[in-house]
Amino acid sequence: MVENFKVIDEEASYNSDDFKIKGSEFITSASDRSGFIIDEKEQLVFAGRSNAGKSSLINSLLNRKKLAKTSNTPGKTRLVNYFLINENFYFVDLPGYGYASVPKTEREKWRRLTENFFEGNDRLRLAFSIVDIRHKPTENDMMLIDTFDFFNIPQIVILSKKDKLSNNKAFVQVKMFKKLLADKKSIVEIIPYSSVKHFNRGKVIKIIGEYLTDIDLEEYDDRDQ
Ligand SMILES: Nc1nc2c(ncn2[C@@H]2O[C@H](COP(=O)(O)OP(=O)(O)O)[C@@H](O)[C@H]2O)c(=O)[nH]1
Ligand SMILES: [Mg+2]
Repeated sequence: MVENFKVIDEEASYNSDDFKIKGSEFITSASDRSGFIIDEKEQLVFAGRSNAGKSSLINSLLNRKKLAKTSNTPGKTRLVNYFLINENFYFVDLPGYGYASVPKTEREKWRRLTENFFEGNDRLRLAFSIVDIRHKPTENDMMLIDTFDFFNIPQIVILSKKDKLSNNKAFVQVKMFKKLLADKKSIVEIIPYSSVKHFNRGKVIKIIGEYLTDIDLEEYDDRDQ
């Protein structure tokens, strides 16, 4: 039976329940490929339409109030931002895209920047596509999800701002998204999230632990946390 199968080699596996976010710091911003960080550390990437709740999600996961800037002014951030987590791996905050008023040339710039980012990036372990739970995914949301699909990057679709809907309405929306995205092979899970209430934070952190392979096990043996 599949459920009973366990990897015996303790060195090669670890219990991702023990994985914790212990610290985070902003490292740098890049405006084009010349600024991308290329080192040995693993990367997790966050992307979504401006105002989808990307910065809020990052802050919620990291338990930081303002590390990633949140704002009501959409489309202001055009940079790729790197945050170093646990001195061990990066959260990469991709610029927002596809706001209604963004001209075609801007969108083209976004496409080029992100394609440059994905191409040949062998340290990328997992992507988060952030989509507002209240609305049907836009053409741009679908473009993002398809981009990760195209590059075979495992992705979590975060349905953000869950607290803005009743449980019943949220349930209906989750079902709609699951049906609509059923054929996207790169999607690992579709998860409703609230950055205000930290709803599903534990679940997402656990998945992050599962997708990182370079975690130092000793780090998480600390008894003082
Ligand atoms: N109620 C609620 N508001 C949220 C949530 N996430 C983001 N917001 C709000 O949505 C707006 C855009 O969020 P932000 O994180 O800046 O979006 P970004 O442009 O994708 O980085 C801000 O006013 C946030 O306070 C959430 O989970 N619940
Ligand atoms: Mg933001």
